Amino acid sequence: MEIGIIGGGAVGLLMAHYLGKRNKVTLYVRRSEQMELVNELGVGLGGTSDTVKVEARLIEDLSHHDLTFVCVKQNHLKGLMPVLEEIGDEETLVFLQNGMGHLERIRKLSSAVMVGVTEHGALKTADYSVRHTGKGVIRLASMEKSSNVDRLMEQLNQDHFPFIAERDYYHMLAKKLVVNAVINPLTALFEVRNGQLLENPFIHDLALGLCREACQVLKLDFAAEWENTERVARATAANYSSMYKDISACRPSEIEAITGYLLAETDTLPIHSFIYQAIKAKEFERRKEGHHG
Ligand code: KPL
Repeated sequence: MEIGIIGGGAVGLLMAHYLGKRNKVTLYVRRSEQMELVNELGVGLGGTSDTVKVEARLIEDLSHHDLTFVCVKQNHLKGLMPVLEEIGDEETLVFLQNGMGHLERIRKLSSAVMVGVTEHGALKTADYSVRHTGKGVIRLASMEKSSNVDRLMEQLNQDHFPFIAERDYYHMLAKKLVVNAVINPLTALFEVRNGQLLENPFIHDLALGLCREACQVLKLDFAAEWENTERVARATAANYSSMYKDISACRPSEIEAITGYLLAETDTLPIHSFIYQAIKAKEFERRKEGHHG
């Protein structure tokens, strides 16, 4: 299969590495330095000598593939829309973003739009290398009623990189949103790894409160979602969340797409409102420090 992967971050590199073992993969990136490095060195799995040859191109040169994964963060999706609109409405596009605010926009792009969530831990160690820090799965669901998700699963699935088909895309994204709305801001705020959320009794209490409020908005069962959040925190215990990494690196975080999405749904979420303000304040301070140092 010919697969396009848009985004040269940790998730894009991880997918390019594994899917490139069995398919013809083209990785689309923003910077020409990264393009040149990937074309020269392939995409390596950090800490191993396992490298896969992958073709890299710049995002503005996006062309047709059997399937294209969009692995950029929500913050970069808006800027990508003109390129995606040009690619045509028959392209199979799979969006792997945290949050849910993008659904209406992406649905209009093609008659074959899918969404996915990744439960892998991944750390970008260089422009051409990614460390697989937590083995998980990628769940995919179609936004259309009639779709070929099952056939696609057979083609994508591999032992060390499994895919699971989900029937209800909204439910799948809502469950992931709860996990992200609990783990990401708390780990970023208190500068801890995902596993410490369960070990520190004070952070643990905040996590419970955030989970309860998120479940109220999204109409999910609290006990089931808390169990799921604990499972993810345990499976990725040694990792730093993407929000922790973004804020530490003075990059804009996904707080708007995650907590901001919940707050836009209702104005009665006191713990999320507080955490949102605290993350905004932290981002502001980090960026000020970044500019000066
Ligand atoms: O998706 C994640 C993220 O960091 O964005 C989790 C599941 C919290 C893993 O770190």
